[in-house]
Amino acid sequence: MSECRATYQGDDALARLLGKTGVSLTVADVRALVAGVNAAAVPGDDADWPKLVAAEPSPALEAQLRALRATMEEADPATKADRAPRIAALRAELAKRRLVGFLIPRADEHQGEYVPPRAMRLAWLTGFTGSAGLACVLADRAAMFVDGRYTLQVRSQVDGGAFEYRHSSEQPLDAWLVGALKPGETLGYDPWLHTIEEVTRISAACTRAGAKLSAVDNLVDAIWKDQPPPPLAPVIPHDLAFAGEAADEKRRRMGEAVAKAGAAAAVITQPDSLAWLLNLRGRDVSRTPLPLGFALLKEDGAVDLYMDRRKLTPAARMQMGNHVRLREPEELGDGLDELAGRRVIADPRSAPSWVFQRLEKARADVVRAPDPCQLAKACKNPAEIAGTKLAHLRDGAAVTRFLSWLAKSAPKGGLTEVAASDRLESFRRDGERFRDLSFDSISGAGPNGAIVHYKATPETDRAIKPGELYLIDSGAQYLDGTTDITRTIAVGGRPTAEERDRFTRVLKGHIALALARFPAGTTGSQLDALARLPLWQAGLDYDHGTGHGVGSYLSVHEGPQRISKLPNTQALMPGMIVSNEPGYYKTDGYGIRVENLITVVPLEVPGAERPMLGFETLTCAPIDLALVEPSLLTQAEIDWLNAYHRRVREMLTPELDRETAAWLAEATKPIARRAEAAD
Ligand SMILES: [Mn+2]
Repeated sequence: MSECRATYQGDDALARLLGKTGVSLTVADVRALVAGVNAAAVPGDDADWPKLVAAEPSPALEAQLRALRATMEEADPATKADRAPRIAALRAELAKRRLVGFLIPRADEHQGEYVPPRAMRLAWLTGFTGSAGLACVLADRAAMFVDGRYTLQVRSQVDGGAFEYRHSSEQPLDAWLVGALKPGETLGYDPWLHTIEEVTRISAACTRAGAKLSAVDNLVDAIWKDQPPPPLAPVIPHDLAFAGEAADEKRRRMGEAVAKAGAAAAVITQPDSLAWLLNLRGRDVSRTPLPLGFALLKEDGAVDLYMDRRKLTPAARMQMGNHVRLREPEELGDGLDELAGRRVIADPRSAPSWVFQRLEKARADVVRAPDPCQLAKACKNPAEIAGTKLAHLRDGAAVTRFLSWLAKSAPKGGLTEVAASDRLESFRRDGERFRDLSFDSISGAGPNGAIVHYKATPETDRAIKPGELYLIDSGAQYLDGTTDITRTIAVGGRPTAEERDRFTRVLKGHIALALARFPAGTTGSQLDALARLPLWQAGLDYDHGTGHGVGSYLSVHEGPQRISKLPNTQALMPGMIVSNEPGYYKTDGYGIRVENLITVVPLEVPGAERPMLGFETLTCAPIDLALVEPSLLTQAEIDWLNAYHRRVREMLTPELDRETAAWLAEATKPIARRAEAAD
């Protein structure tokens, strides 16, 4: 369909159209709704949002709604210089309320990785746009706390004259507060934006300084005049064919889990738990198909859903049925009060401290534990596994088209990181059931590849030069599955001996994990060393986890399982999807990572004396053989690589054009340990 955009005819014309369609909303209502849509991650061509105004909008009404939306879109064009008045306004607010300072975390009420524009308080105040961080503004000084990923970014985005830069784990907030606060002072925080574990820790630091920590209304909201409203992206049903289990059945099963824990209810504050439980999806934030909201899951499987009703499409309401009671978000406190005297499950690591404070005030018996949906969601059912395999096939075809194109284009020079990841995105957009990327692509050439969470921007965009390594970590959201894949390419095909050695060690670790067999009950932290051992043997390592959980058309990073050095008590269970992504990074030199998604499967091991598990690889795309040093591989590793490539070739060839298929055939040729035996 062509982009034939109408111009907005004005509020009176819209009012007439609304009347003609029999919609009872006023123009002001519609404007508020559209502001919410604009404050979400709803793409311009989204088909669902006009249905929030009228179940079946006429073409004329729909055109006017889309035109109105275009007139209302705007961005925050603030520069570093604009931040000073904002910080001054915050300090005036502090003085008014007799507070010494206020905490501004990056987090929103759901502690999510992606937050809506309304919750981007840290960026609005300081300019910092990273995915984690916190500012503490006191009357006479201020500090920004970011982790190792963002030590460079914070310096480029945040005014060093206004903020001290601190490393969040090496120079943590609590230690800073002990030195910065004076006896008798009060530090304010917004209890919706911090977990109870955080509040306990920060409060202890304040006490050590003789000061106190106090829950207050959000001070940034008080001074942010044009703060966007909460997002209102249309909430749509997640098709049963993809979900594999009806929402009614999930509610019954999870209600039983709540009852079994001896509780009357579980507080659900994580939107991915909510989306999974009710088979709903949304677009309130970018990259993850989430509707933001809260819920109380009762022991009988009934659910109170605290969500703005304006964003529910008729189809979503229909699916929710009679056992999901819709309540306004502001009524959550009442819902918690109704649990007075009862036992209630709430997650100390993700629920807002406000929830705990309210429950304790209501004298509920709070059990500090994850909501039962988190583990249930992590164990994918057969329909979800079948869906993700199809999604990976489409995604693998897109990645292969990209790699084939890259092999031809990059050696000529002139290609940049941003141009390359844009090209990959366009290949993915061609795929059926594509909805969005699953995260911002990491497209890093040469030394940029060594920055683990690098994001190419127009300022950093670098040419992908022949003779360098190029790392591309990317993924997509399809209706039937979420993908995440990293490939490292030797541009021009002539890597150095050191690069081949490092790559092959990373690959050996990847293969060791892919081939692992382990008894049921084994955790990801127990397996983590398998992926590192070949690097350790050469005195090398990498500073990130080996694997994270991945959702089913949900978050690309989900728990509770993970494969990491950090202790983790969650056993790997059949149906869980995790990434397998060892890497190696040479600062100012190059970066290497090989990432496939894998799923936990039961294994039939002859003679096994206990139930055994292993992994099946889901990701389907070639690994650059120019970087493989066969003499470093065992025969079993060679066999794995050849078998993987045979499967990639067989699965993808029918999906590819002839030229790409020919490239893939060459790229996936079997290799042998001794070079002369190849072919
Ligand atoms: Mn990953």
